[in-house]
Amino acid sequence: GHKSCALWFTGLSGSGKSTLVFTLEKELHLRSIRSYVLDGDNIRHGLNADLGFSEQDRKENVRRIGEVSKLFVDAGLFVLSAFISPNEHDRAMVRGLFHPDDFLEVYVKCSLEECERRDPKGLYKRARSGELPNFTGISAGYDVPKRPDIVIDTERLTIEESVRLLIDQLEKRSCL
Ligand code: GGZ
Repeated sequence: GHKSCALWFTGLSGSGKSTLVFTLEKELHLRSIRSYVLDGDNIRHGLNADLGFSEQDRKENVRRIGEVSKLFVDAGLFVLSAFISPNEHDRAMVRGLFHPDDFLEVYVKCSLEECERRDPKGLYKRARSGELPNFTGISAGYDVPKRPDIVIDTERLTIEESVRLLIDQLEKRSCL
């Protein structure tokens, strides 16, 4: 079997986290690596359906996802977790759950201007109008990661280049 590890993707809404994790998952599958994606769709609608977007709720959201990610790694899988996770301390807490070799923080870097230009779900527009309160980047903060393991600049790299970079890093760290 292969080594299991957790990849934690953090970045603004619209930065490209989901596209990146699902493309990486496909690539890992081709290499016979068993992996699983945690994202808003399978977590916020189920386990965390009781949580919203206040500071406290986001903290609890990230805490629970960290614990679930750890269970996946214990079970021998690769887990790809894609959440805004805006708070530096909360992300550090998640990192602390893992053996240092088993956890990689990936900063999905994209300017607010570009995220707002993309606005795939029209959420930034609704946030600007005041219809969506506590929106990350508009009316709620985002702590830019200080020491991420990997930075993926989605304004400069294609999805293929980004996945290549991630695979290279995983190989370098003997995760693959
Ligand atoms: C940020 C929000 C908000 C607010 C709803 N702020 O681009 P999306 O739609 O698909 O992904 C965003 C998702 C963020 O949930 P996370 O669990 O990743 O957030 S956190 O880690 O901060 O707990 C966005 C949508 O939910 N969304 N309201 N106010 N994003």
